Amino acid sequence: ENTWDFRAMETKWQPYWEDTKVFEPTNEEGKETRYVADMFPYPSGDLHMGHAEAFAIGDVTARYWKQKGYDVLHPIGWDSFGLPAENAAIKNNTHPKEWTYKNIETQAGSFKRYGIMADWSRRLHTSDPEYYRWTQWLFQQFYKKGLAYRKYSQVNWCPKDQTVLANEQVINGECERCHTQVTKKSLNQWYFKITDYAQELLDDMKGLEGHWPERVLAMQRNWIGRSEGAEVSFAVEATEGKEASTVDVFTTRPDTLFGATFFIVAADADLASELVIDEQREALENYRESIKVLSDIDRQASDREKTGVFLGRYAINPLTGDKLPIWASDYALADYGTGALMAVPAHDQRDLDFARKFDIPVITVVETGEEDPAESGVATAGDGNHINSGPLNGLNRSEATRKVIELLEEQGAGKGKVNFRLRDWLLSRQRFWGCPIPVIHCEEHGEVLVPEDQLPVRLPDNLSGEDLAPKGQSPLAAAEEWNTVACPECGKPAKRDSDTMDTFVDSSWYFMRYVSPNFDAGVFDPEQMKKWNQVDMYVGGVEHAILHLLYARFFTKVIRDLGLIDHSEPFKALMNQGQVLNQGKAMSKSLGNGVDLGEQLDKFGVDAVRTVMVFASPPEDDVDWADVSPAGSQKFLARAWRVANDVTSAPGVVGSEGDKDLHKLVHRTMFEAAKLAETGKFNVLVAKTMELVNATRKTIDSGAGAGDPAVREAAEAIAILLSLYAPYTAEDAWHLLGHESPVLTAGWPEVDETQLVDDTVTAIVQIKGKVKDRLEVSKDISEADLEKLALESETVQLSIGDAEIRKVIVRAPKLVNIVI
Ligand code: ANZ
Repeated sequence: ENTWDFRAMETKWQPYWEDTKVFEPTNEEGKETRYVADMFPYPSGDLHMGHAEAFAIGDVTARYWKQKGYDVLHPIGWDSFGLPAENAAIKNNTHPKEWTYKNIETQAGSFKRYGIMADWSRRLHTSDPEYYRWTQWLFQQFYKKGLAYRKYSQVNWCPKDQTVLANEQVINGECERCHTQVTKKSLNQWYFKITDYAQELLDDMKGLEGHWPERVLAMQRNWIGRSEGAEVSFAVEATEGKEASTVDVFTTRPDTLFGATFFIVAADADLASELVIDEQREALENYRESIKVLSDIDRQASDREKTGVFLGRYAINPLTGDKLPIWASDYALADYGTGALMAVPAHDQRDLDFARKFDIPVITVVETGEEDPAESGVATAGDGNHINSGPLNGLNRSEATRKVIELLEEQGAGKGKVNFRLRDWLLSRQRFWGCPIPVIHCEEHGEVLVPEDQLPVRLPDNLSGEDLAPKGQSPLAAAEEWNTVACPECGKPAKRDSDTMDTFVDSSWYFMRYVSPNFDAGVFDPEQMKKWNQVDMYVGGVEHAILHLLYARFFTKVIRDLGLIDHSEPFKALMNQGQVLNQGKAMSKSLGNGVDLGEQLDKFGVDAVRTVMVFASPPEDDVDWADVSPAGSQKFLARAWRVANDVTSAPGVVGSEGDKDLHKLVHRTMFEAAKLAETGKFNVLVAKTMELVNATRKTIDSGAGAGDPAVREAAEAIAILLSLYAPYTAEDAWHLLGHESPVLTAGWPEVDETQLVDDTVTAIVQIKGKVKDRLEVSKDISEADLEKLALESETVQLSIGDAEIRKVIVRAPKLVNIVI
């Protein structure tokens, strides 16, 4: 046995890790804990290159902390509800669980082979009734707190998948899955009231700064979208057949109120149909029909030609008494602010484009020093003195804002207001393969929660294939036998809610379930939760910067408010790994540049693939598979392994201190590697291992041999370093060195601080300009110490003899000149 044989090692050590349970926490009393989690996979087919990268990276931290002596929880599970399983079931005439659990088994096998330090005893699947029972329980707690509610609303509707889509599932007006043009439909939908937590979600990001990537925080801030401004009430004049009313608007520029020349209502808002006069109703209906296919993003795009319909009514400016014509347009969104806006064409580009198209006056109210918007067609947004603004004249923006809010408040016509872009979370899905919503609808009692002791509401097992095909109502609504139940209040026939939950609900709390996935007396075991607490390091793709991470933060805050946990944030630190590309592009079927992970593992072995993933670039950067060399990694691993193999067969050297330089390098390497692991510079950590392997080989070959004590020390350090990213080679090397327990129990070697002081330099000692001796001294030696050392030197003393020392010139640390 004297070659690095990855196949033999993989066969040998995988069962060993299972038998020794070395990947599980040890639960030793008093041991400090660390919790590392990877964003769990969706079971579509086998693992791919992206998984291979993300999990290799997450494992470095988990394994490092384990070596540092922490008790480490690093669990694994599957996000196993979702549409692809349902589509596969329709196609293959099966139940979605067949596709799902078959794929999970395949992936689990691959993960085990991949050697992830995962606690398999805590494995969970969100589609297991034991899991979704608690998803349903949480939903009910949210409901009781008023944080889950239903409302009718326009939703994005995919006519092909026959399902509601969240805004983010609409890409350029098309369904993200099937690319069908999306339309709108009004449905009674379940929402979570995430907006109640908007301010806190924003505020708590301060504590994440420095621990989460800044761009993720920026994206979340932007998504929450806090705006400060005012709400202003406009009276709407009565006309024939229409009574007077008031309409509120949200504005970030109340200071521009005197420049408002018209009024816009979102065309699809109920408000538009309430206000419109009879003569204009048909025009409005036609207009609404024409904008149905547009996404919110299209509607607000600044370069689109403005369109709209005059509603035949006028709003009264509360400060000037001016009559502003009310129009319906698509550039106002129904669900932002109040769904209406005061239009100030001089200082808002969309308003200006609209005014120019429909010949509405433009009044400049802020002198910014730029060209007059009425002439240039370019709205001005800068600060300056207010003009044409009565009591605001001469004030700058902040003064005018304060003043106008004061005036509005005096009149009862407005007040300062903070608005958020964040919308409540639409969680209803008209699909089968998701967590059923545990509510019963009774004609008499309305929404009634399914009694807790009847949870989980299970998905029916007897639906398959065609039963699941979308037919305008969800498969569960069509399953009469399943959805007809007795009302828990009165016992009369009632209906189960036939929606299932957005799968983002399942993934908003799985990291909490991981602490005790088999606990059946509650959502998690409070003792285990106290022990593991927040996730110390969460690893996953930046594509989850907004939705998943925001939802998980929201759930954590609600669960805290339910009194179940003490912390407010789920993930102390976040690491986003880059993508694996091929030839500079994301791998895709259409480009034909896909790389099959299984083939790479067969050809190069797990360790070489993992090493490449970690070594290719800093974790957050992309890896281009066309630029990396798994064969090069194989060579390195074989070389590293050979060090241990040489040590095993070498007779120990007796009475030698060993190679001092190598000894020093071992300590320096372990010191630096710890820092690199802690700061996420894993690629440099691999490079340090390579340097240490090379130096060790040099010592062995230089004659000292593999029996040198420093070589053994280096070989052990190499095995420990490898255990962070090349688990099989590390385990094999560790056992070759004579150890009988897993390398992950080795512990990080204690670093000898004295080995870290800077290198020595050679100081020259001269007498009358002639070199008499060379001294190895510390770089930082003082002049006095250097002089003393020089005068103590035997050769120097011999040269001086009886002569009198007239002068000693010292230039630390390099030179001593003695004049006699
Ligand atoms: C008058 C005004 C003058 C405005 C001006 C802007 C500039 P943010 O910053 O995103 O919160 N608005 C209000 N409700 C809207 C809706 N439902 N759909 C589309 N736009 C809406 O944007 C707030 C600004 O967007 C508001 O301030 C309003 O236009 C517009 F020189 O009011 B502003």
